[in-house]
Amino acid sequence: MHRVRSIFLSDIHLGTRACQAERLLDFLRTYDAEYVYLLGDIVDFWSLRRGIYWPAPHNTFVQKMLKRARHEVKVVLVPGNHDEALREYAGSEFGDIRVLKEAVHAAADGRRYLLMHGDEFDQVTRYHRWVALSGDFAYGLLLRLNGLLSWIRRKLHLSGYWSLAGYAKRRLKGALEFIYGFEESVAHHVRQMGLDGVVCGHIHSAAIKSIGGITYINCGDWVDSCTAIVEHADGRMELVHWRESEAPEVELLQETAAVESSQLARVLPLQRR
Ligand SMILES: [Mn+2]
Repeated sequence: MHRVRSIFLSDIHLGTRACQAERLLDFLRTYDAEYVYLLGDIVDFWSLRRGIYWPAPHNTFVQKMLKRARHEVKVVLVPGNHDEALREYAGSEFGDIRVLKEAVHAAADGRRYLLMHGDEFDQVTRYHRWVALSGDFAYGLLLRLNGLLSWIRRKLHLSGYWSLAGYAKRRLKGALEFIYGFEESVAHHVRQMGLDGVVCGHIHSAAIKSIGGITYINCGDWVDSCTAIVEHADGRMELVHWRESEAPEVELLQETAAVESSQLARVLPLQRR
């Protein structure tokens, strides 16, 4: 168990098939913190409106958060656009989870970060809600296609994870300009507030970078990239890619298997995801 000062998560999208709740639970079994910030799009009400999808791991995540909040962990939920219904509850508490429209986190090194989801800086969702909704549908479709693709890759024994949604996002120049525009306007806002940095989500593009003296941090998501931000005891911020953390496990398995190669044949197909 890694004990860190804070954990920042966003864009989990519980209630969708694309949500990687099992991986997230695995991450939470490894990381424990004093503060847990849930920065929006945690539950996807847009998707739940189209049909209820709520498997056990999604429930386990909610239970886990409530339990941690009961046991001295400060859990704060900042709603996003997919869970905007919760914005009405800003200022109140669910169990021991505090709901806030936005917040400021003072890191261990004294730096002050604005905490928000960030959709208000997305020119598309702000002014063209129908575009955002159809874009959301296309993104969901892309993620589902991605699941099919990784299944085919597994069948063909191609190693590693290849993300179609990630590939599409990287390739589309428009998407890159969109991300750049978002990051710039968020940084501009934070500079005007006189804060040192920001931790947000929404665009599903994890980052820790300096933009004109402002520390811009984005948590990424748990539908595709499986990323989180952690703050260490000294205030240092780190971006954790949860897929990468699986690598040592596989190496260890292959070492063991080198001794008993007959076991390798039985175990290896199960380990491929
Ligand atoms: Mn969002």
